[in-house]
Amino acid sequence: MSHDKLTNMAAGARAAIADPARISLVGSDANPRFELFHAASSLCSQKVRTVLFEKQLPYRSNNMMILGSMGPDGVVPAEHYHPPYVRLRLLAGREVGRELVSGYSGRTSVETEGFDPCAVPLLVDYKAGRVIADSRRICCYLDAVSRDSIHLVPEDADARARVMHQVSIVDQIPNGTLLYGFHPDADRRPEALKTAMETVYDYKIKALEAMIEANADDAELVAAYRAKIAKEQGGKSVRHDAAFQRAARRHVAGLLADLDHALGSSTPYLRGESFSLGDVLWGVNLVRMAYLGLASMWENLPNIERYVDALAKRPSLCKEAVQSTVESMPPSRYMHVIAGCGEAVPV
Ligand SMILES: N[C@@H](CCC(=O)N[C@@H](CS)C(=O)NCC(=O)O)C(=O)O
Repeated sequence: MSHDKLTNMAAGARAAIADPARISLVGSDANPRFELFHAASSLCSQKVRTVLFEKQLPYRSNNMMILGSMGPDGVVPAEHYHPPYVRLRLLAGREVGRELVSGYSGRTSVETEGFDPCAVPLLVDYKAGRVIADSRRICCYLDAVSRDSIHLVPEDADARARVMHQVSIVDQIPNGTLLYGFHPDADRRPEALKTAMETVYDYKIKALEAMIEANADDAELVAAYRAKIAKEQGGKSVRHDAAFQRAARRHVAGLLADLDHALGSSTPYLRGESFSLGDVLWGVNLVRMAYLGLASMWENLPNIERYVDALAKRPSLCKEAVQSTVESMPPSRYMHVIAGCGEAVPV
């Protein structure tokens, strides 16, 4: 796509951001090659920002509000629901080659769920004239286009297969269920988060219905919003489903046992001394789980305890996962389990 068209489309998406202070440049390049649409609190965005940090790539940062709220005139839609952003995302979706999302499983992987047209993160590469969607694809893309610093995905075929195996595992963790779901036995999420999660689906669906009404003559947009409504309605129907919530935790417990085994007892990262994309993804996900009060799931898995300590000391994860979480989400009394990451973590 031409540079001008891409610039115009990105400017349209940026225009939905209510507070200009949430649009900034990261790094010293006044005209960076990359532009990222993301959210401070979003797990998938944290993964991409960690990769950008590791590779020291400058970018224009658009920190979007991805939760709607109730205003005096009704629901205020999330910023990533606005048509210009959704159009930019649909452009990226063509490359992904998957159907639109049509339901809810609690996972957010495009591989298993289909393409969510109303989600972050989204990367614009002005040099290549491309828009890239999906955190896993964006992370691999960034690693491939910039090979002169750290390599997060190894060249060697066997090592690469092992890293990508871990990447797939983390990509398919039911993070939606862990964040939005009400666990019947041990729901340790901060109270403010639980309260927000009671109304979140209704606000999302109302906002999306309003978007359909306002864009009824644009069939592509309408299909995108309908797909998103199907996903959110699915989430709403299982958020208090005890069996569904317990099954998700059991599944994650199995993945953690496997991770503990894969780590072994002597090396800091999954590939020994070499930090990889597997560590980026696990790092962000383990910080999220700690935030949600789920670190107890690895209290008898010493290799993971050690791993979490090593990951939290990594400046990229400290800033983009730990500090970002503390600064953008309601306070959690479980974050102290993440030690070694400066002042930002209240003990
Ligand atoms: N497979 C996608 C999933 C994207 C996704 O689910 N993003 C979440 C944040 S981690 C989001 O946009 N949530 C807000 C919403 O769904 O409205 C990716 O990894 O980028």
